[in-house]
Amino acid sequence: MASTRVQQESAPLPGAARLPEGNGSPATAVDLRSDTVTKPTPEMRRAMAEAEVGDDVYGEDPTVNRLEQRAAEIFGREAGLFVPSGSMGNMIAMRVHTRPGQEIICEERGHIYNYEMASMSAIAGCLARPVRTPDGILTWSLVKEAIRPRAFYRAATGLISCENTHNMAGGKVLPPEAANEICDQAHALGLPVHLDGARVFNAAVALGRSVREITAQFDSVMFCVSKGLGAPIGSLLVGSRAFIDEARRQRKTLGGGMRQVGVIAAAGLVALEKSPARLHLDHENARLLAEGLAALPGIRLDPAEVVTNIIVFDVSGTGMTAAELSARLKEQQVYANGVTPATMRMVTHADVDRAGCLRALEVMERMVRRR
Ligand code: TLP
Repeated sequence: MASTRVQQESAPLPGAARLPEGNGSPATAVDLRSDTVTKPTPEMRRAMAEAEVGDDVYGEDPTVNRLEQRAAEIFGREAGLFVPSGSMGNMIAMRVHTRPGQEIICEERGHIYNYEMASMSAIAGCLARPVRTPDGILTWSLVKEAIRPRAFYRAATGLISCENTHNMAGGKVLPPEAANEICDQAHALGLPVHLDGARVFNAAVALGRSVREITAQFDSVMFCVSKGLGAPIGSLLVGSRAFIDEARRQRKTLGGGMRQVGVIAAAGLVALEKSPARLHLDHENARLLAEGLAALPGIRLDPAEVVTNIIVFDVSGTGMTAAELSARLKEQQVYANGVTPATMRMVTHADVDRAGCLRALEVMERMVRRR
């Protein structure tokens, strides 16, 4: 049984920090720690250099305004809001939808619960009500058991938060039917539903549907341009005009009001327009990696379950902990982090190609066969 204790992530890697400008990387380094590690493309850098800017706290940055409008259009919503990070986007959504003292239902391995510095309690004043699922997929039948009956002696449920794709469940896609049922049933009870859609474009590509279709029923959606879409910084919230107006106030409260931030939003616009069309390559590379890994002794995963760009696999049969394996891989300039002592994560992205994945597999094979 894999332990659920989350292992400390490896410290920043000095070798990895010396990658050259643009998208290039030294011939041998393969960084599979996250899709957050991508460098801006030359097109993004050009757009950043040439961006028209203004003071965004006054709503006067034309590039930010364009990015927010495009995000709202793409998701079929009234408005959008540019925020510095996915964590801040989720934090703002929690603050807008809930009151302190309420509960937020989420999946047990969810990012909002495990990797956001307890902002749910520290910043939103809410208690997590995590739901255990076999595969990371929240369903209404599981969620409804976690909803608190209205009673003067129980904290009320304030929000349900879903994640698509589900990061620590290996990039799993939340089926649109499951999402719609959660939203419809929650709405019937007067409960809002937020989507942590950090990688919702990956989900859309895997499903062959638009992000608009697969997120239509959620009250708010956060998505990141800084993950698979390859921008250096930033995330967006989309929702109704009323939600975004309040989110803008909350962003300022949290210190997230930025000024001539069009220099960053410009890269986000390039990412939003151009990158979804190439995400299928990351998915193909992840599947290639998964198939190679599954064939190695001591490694356990089902490659058929890898449908986007994240692979979480069990290494306990190798006789090494994930941290030990990670340290050995690092010596060969293959970077991947442990999730728990028994499990490891690899993430494909724009700055690793098929050859890089094959090299990672070759190094991995040497590591596990050496013992
Ligand atoms: N995820 C990071 C780490 O924090 C684990 C990564 O490398 O995958 N929602 C989801 C589903 C995420 O995966 C992340 C980042 C966030 C929110 C937060 O985004 P940022 O890092 O921009 O605050």
